[in-house]
Amino acid sequence: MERTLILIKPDGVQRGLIGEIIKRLEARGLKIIGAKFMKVDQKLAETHYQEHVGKPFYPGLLRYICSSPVMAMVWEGRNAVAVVRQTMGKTNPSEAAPGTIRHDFALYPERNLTHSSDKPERGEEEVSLWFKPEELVEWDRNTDDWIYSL
Ligand code: 3AN
Repeated sequence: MERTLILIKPDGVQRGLIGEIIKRLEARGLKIIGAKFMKVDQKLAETHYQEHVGKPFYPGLLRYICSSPVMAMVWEGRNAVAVVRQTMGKTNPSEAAPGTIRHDFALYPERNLTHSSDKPERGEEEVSLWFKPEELVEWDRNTDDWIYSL
């Protein structure tokens, strides 16, 4: 099954949206296999956001992600990377489709509530960067047949 890293970023935590975001992912049929509530240190932030070094929003992005705790999670499902990004909506909330999390709860790209991996290979890399193997829980879910027609 494909895996993706999802972060509920500091604005999502501060605004009390952890439950709402998890509720939408669960309701869609995705399966959680890891979670930790944590503060992000500078080194982890720099490694995670390497691809954005030099962009005008980069310094603010590092300050933002380290400013307050995040809820870091690993979710699993068929095509998980793409379907999670669809549920999150476009990076700029003002362009996100109605019904997406970023449309429904955000307005501004520098406060867009969540991160999720953008490609399946990146999902694997990000899961290993944020979680140790023993922090992930493999479990059987009795409803899988009703979600995937196994
Ligand atoms: P996404 O989070 O949708 O995968 P990325 O990876 O391109 O988007 O960007 C990472 C983060 O950098 C975004 N979540 C957002 O906080 C910030 N960001 C991206 N593009 C912009 C932008 N044009 N202006 C301000 N912040 C941005």
